[in-house]
Parts: sequence; structure tokens; C-alpha cells
Amino acid sequence: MNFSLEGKTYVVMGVANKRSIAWGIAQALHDAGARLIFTYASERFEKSVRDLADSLDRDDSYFYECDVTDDEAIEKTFADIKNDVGVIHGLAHCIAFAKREDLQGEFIDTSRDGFLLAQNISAFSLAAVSRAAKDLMTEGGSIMTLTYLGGERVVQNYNVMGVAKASLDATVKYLANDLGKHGIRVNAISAGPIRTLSAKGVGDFNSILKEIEERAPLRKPVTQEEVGDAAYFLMSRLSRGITGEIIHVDSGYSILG
Ligand code: NDP
Ligand code: KAL
Repeated sequence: MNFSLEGKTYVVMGVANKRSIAWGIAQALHDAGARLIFTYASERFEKSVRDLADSLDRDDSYFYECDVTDDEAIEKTFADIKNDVGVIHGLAHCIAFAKREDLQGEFIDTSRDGFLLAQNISAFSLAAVSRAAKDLMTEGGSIMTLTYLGGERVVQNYNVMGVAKASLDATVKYLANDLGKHGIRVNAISAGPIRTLSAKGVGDFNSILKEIEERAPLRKPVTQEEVGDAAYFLMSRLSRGITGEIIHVDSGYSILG
């Protein structure tokens, strides 16, 4: 059997820099032979995304600016993708945002604005981009997102983002139910902590990593490459019987009490 992704096209949303989990996913899909389409939130990260993509040895990547809070931007992005490439086979949603002030102290102090912003960018956006991507997945497809344990249980400082991830996890299941009849699967990878731009300056990341090294069954933090390989599995036919699932790629940490 052949598990190559040659001849397949995947949209990767959320590469900010070389540390982004989305970049680990892009590299794994590229290594499997896929053609990639990148989207970024604003011009601020366009050069970084283009420079990274240039380091891959193929010249048929595509780039689009897509702020997921903007319905028109989503519509235009997928209309442009349809026009430029036609069919897509999968989409990796690697996007989350909350106000920094809502990622410390107590959840109870979250403002209405902060709550809705986190839900909008981190959870609703998956439904919005899935709806737009569906029409391009005429040969079936695989949609995946990135979630975190803080949506299943209380993790200090994760606060409003934990509630957004709980919403994202449920969104995965309802989308899986809607899209299954179209041959489209929807899953999430729950990644262990990885030092990325988002993780910078929030919480005490060092002590979180130390806890993983001491207690996680595999006694080491996960890498971008490990998450990328799980994403490759979800995009490939090896996972064709799996939908609505949340796969923990976290060195086993989530099984601990
Ligand atoms: P990055 O900071 O590298 O990526 C976050 C991305 O979110 C950025 O590319 C950013 O785009 C994008 N984004 C934010 N707002 C918007 C918006 N309005 N429209 C479009 N894109 C937007 O961090 P990670 O790789 O860590 O994060 C990727 C995902 O992984 C997130 O969902 C995060 O919650 C999840 N995750 C991360 C873990 C970790 O330990 N790092 C653990 C578990 C899950 P831009 O840069 O263009 O602004
Ligand atoms: C318990 C953990 C410690 C960290 C606590 C909260 C982390 C929340 C993640 C969230 C995505 C971070 C932000 O939204 C940061 C944002 O306020 C400021 N940063 C930015 O604007 C940068 C420039 C851009 C690129 O970032 C985004 N997101 O657009 C959780 C740890 C252990 C695991 C993590 C980090 C999980 C996760 O979801 O990322």
C-alpha cells in the first residue's frame, strides 16, 4: 500500500514562524509529497511564511491572507483557492487567540469581549473555514485542528482559552457528524506543550515543561515533528475510519490523574 500524499493539496492555516506547530505539520505533509496552500492572518507574517515555504524544494505553493474573524476574507480566500487550484484534500486549522490579560489570574474575571474574542478566533473559525472548504473537497477530505488538555480539565492560567478549546472540541464532533456524508472527516490533535510564539510570555512555561519531563509516561515534551507526523496520519488514508476524534499527542500526559 502507498501512503504518499503526492497529487494531493492541503491548506495549512496558522504558520507564524519556524516554531509554529503549523510549520511542523506543513513539513510532514510536504515530506509525504503534498502540495501546500498557506494562509496567514495579516501581512505582518507574510514574508516569514513565504520564506519558510521557499525552503521547501517545490515551487507550486500558494499563499493567501485570511483573517478568520472576517467572513468576507474567508469567502474570498476559498474562492481564490478554488480558482487557483480547484480541488483540495484537507485543511489544518492551527489558529487560536485570547487577550493576554485573560491568560493570567482567575477565569472569573474574563470580560464579555475577551470571552467572545477567544471563542470567535479559536473555535467558531473552525466551523467557518470548514463550511468554505467543503465545496472544494469534492474527492472527500480531512480537516484537523489543534486543541489542548486545558479544554478538558482546569489548567492554571489557560482560563478563557480552556473554555474556547472545550467549544472547539465539541465543534469538531458536530462538524464530523455534518460532513461525514460528504466523505469529509474532522478530527483534533491535542498537543502537549511546545514553545511557540503563542506560548511566549504566558504562564510559567518552564515549570510546565519540567512537569512533563518528570511525570509524562514518555518523560519528554512532544516536538513539532511528532505532531506533524500525527497530522500526516490524519490526512492520509491510514486514518480513513477515524472522525470526530481527539487524538492526544502529548507523551501520554493526559492519562495521568
Ligand atoms: P503560533 O503562535 O505559532 O500560531 C498561532 C497562529 O494563530 C498564528 O499563526 C496566528 O496567525 C494565528 N491567528 C491568530 N489570530 C488569527 C486570526 N484572526 N486569523 C488567522 N490566524 C490567526 O502558535 P502555535 O503553533 O502554538 O499554535 C497553533 C495552535 O496550536 C493553536 O490553536 C494553539 O492553541 C494550539 N496548541 C498549542 C500548543 C503549544 O504548546 N504551543 C499546545 C496545544 C495546542 P498570525 O501569526 O498570522 O497572526
Ligand atoms: C497553560 C498554558 C500556559 C499558557 C497559557 C495560555 C496560552 C494560551 C494560548 C493562546 C493561543 C496564546 C495567545 O493568544 C497569545 C496572545 O495573547 C499574544 N501573542 C500574540 O499575539 C502572538 C504574536 C501571536 C502569533 O499569537 C497568536 N496566538 O496569534 C498552556 C501551554 C502549556 C500550552 C499552550 C501554549 C497551548 C496553546 O493553546 O497554545
